[in-house]
Amino acid sequence: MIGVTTLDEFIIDRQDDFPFATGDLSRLLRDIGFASKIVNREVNKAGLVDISGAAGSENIQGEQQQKLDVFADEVFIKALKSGGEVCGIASEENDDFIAFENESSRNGKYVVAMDPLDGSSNIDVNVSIGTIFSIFRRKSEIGSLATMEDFLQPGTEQVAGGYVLYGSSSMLVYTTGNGVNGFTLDPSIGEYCLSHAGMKTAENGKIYSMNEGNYFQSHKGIQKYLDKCKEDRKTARYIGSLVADFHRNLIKGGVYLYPGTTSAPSGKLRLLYECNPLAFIVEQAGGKASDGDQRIMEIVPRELHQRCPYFVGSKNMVEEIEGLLK
Ligand code: AHM
Ligand code: MG
Repeated sequence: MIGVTTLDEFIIDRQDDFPFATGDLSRLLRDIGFASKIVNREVNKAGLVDISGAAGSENIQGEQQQKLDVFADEVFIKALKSGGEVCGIASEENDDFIAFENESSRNGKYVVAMDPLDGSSNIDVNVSIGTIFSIFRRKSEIGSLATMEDFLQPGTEQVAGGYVLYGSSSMLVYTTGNGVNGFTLDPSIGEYCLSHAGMKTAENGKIYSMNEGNYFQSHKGIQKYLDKCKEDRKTARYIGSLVADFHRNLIKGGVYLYPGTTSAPSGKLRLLYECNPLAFIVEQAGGKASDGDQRIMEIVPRELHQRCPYFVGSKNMVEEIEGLLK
């Protein structure tokens, strides 16, 4: 309207990318965008809540400050339940998936797997954190309750994947398989505005990101790769917030590594709601995501919280790691 495209306008415009679409996916993406603004608001005042708490003011119920990751989980669950497009959600915060029992949700066509607030160890120290989400068409019959089968689908079946980065400015980045687009939240109008259209990542990057405290616990191939990064004077950058590390590398070119270690052979990151959505995005941007041997999106999950080694980012860098792990 005034030279700015908001997320909602963009989603409506793009609905034509899906022939026969009814608009449910568009509404679902808007629900996620809306819920993320509420989370963003709380993230922004996280430090202030502590200050007013320390001053002994206000909270007459004597309520304890809710942990932000639990708060985010509840916000997304509420938003998705009331939206009616989703029949169930699997979240990092809950052992089992939640099947929504209300009638409109049972008729929902989609399920969502998400990490409502990733990088939670960074919340207390004012460092960027994120939300990661993955959307699948359900396998179970419409009208019934969501089943485990709905969630245990390989990443290649995702209809959308994305993340929200709560950083120096907040951004929502997503793909539905037609490229990657990023939106920056303008707090003055409360809207996500298209700021990064058609995002692409470099085939070769300069940055490598890994918790190198795990060096001696890692495969010899990983040690070799890290040594080589140093010989080649590559740039080491590691925030410890997957979304923030991923986002920086996507824009600047680089690779993020969370390999298996001797004590945790499958690494740390979860396939369904951490690895898969970012793999979808990186591939759409021209990059690659692998567990060292297999394309992440082709792994058929066996359980909700399954972990896998993760190498994601610039294509040539991921391939070099795969070569060293053989
Ligand atoms: P979380 O889901 O408990 O927050 O853990 C995931 C986070 C990622 O954001 C980050 O990349 C990784 O854990 C950091 O792990 P480490 O502290 O082992 O480097
Ligand atoms: Mg997480």
